[in-house]
Amino acid sequence: FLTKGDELGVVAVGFSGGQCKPGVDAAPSALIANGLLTQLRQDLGYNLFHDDTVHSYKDLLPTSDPDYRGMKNPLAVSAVTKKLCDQVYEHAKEGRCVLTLGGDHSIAIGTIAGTARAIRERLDRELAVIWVDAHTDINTPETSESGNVHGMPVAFLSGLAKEDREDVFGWLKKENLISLKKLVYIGLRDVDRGEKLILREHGIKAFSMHDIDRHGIGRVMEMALGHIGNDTPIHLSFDVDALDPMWAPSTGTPVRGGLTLREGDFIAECVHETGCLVAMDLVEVNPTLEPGIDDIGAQQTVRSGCSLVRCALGESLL
Ligand code: NNH
Ligand code: MN
Ligand code: MN
Ligand code: MN
Repeated sequence: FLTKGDELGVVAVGFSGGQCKPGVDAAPSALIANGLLTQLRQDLGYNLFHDDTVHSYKDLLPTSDPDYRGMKNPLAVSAVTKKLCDQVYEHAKEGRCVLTLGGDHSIAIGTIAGTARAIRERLDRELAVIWVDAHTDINTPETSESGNVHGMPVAFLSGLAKEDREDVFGWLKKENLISLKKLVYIGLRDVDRGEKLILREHGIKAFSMHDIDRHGIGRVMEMALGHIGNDTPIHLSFDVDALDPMWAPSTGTPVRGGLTLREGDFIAECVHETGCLVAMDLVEVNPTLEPGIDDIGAQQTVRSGCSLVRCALGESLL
């Protein structure tokens, strides 16, 4: 194992500025209220390092935040992710596996930047990233049609998108970045045209829903982990919209034809089995987007999210 097996750092991030729909900031409280942290402690035996707060980073948010290079809320997302990077780094440098509960997917700029740096310093290794999502989130500010930064984290983390201004992601340094060769996507089905060009141009390893239908999730996981290679530290960034809306309806951009909950859990279990998981993000649960009656959809989504986390952290081991 690449981390202290029983220690888990937890960062709860109530932030929604990477996209336009309010409510995704309520996810950490909802996941915790559903019993997630208790389960990790009592059923899985983790010693949690958690400050018992959902961070909203209010003190970091600017009063005025005009679009920049087409990005919405650039100062807010940059300031929050920079702080989050430090929080995750502090856990990871102690050898703890780090669980971050989002928030929208822009927060992965902070979590992966923090893990990448800690893993370089502690193990002298490069981080691999498994990005499970309906989307590739690899738009640059220039290719993005929405301007939402949650569609851009991979571009900033890989150096495809660069910015000198410190207060607009210029704080990302070499030690925070990842290699596109060690990135694998799983679950894709809604990829923008500009993003497809980027995938092709850089030969990025990607398994779409089509690939999963063709080979089955078992074979896809063999190929995905084979691409990364043995004994490579893995950051699992799980966007709940990778799941079919049947299992995760309460999310900002649901796309039909997604993973079953069992397939999502299986992905998480396979990553756990490697013994190389060093960090996980669970993002884009939005309990306030309720397409069903009462709270059924939100509850279903929260329960699915909790299940994915427990599987990644070893629940299914006999
Ligand atoms: N690709 C679109 C964009 O750049 C949608 C991204 N939405 C997501 N990503 N939920 O996971 O805005
Ligand atoms: Mn915290
Ligand atoms: Mn995403
Ligand atoms: Mn997505």
